Amino acid sequence: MLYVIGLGLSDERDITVKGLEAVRSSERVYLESYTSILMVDKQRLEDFYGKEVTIAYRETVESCSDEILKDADKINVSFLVVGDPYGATTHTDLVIRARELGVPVKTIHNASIMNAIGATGLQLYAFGQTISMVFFTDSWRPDSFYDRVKENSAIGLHTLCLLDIKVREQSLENMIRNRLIYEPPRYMTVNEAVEQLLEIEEKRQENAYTKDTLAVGVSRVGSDDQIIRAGTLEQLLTVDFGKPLHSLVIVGHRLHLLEAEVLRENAVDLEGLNRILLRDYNIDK
Ligand SMILES: *[C@@H]1O[C@H](CO)[C@@H](O)[C@H](O)[C@H]1NC(C)=O
Ligand SMILES: CC(=O)N[C@H]1CO[C@H](CO)[C@@H](O)[C@@H]1O
Repeated sequence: MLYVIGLGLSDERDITVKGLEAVRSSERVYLESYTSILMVDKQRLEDFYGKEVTIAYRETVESCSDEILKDADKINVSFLVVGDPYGATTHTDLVIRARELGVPVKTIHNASIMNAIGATGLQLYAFGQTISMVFFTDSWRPDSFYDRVKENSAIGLHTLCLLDIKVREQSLENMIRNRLIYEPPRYMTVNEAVEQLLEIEEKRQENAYTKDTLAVGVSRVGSDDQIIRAGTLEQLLTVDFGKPLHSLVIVGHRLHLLEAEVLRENAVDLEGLNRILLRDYNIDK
């Protein structure tokens, strides 16, 4: 059996009881390390699970799926995913390959940012399409996310923005020379995401949002030191959200009374927030 197991959001103890049983029954345990990071290191996972854990980098999963799946028709293999297995789409490859090899697959879910973002007080049913923000480079500043935000905003829905994570990235030079030397990991901050959002609004000028649009920045959701702050995009430019991982929600223009209430609780500047709520938002009771 191949178990694809969600680890939850925060530390080694967020795994479900079912997930833990599967890990303990597995001969080999892999931890995917490319779509997200857990806030603890591998050693703590190994101590807690009582199993050796192999980190599976993007190359491993894509090029060595047969190695991961070796003998999995006879033994149990666990593939651990931070958050929920289907929070990101990348694992589908492994699951399809398992089916081709006749290896049964079982998924064990856990929380991911896609539902934990409810901690902002914004209702999950009132979210539209989720977008991913990638780090801009000098020559690559993709703005396709802008249309998604615009569509969501046209019908008053919130937009969850997942922020870029760069682990095991090679510099162009190292890639050309085929040297397996990696740059230090980079995690996009709320501030960087807002800068990029405002740059694209400036360029497109279609009012998908403005510097006065309300947004909620979050970091380390699910951990004891999570931060949730609501304010205008401009205000969030300067809030320090601390260590990774960060995410951002652009607040839609239709708000329920209770959603507005939680925004107030997390306001960077309560007076300013109230002014903008009154001026730009429709609040339903
Ligand atoms: C695989 O896991 C299941 C459920 O935990 C267990 O019942 C089964 O004995 C395990 N198989 C092996 C070969 O360890
Ligand atoms: C992050 C998260 O919500 N993890 C959950 C995973 O499942 C266990 C229950 O088995 C919860 O206790 C965790 O909170």
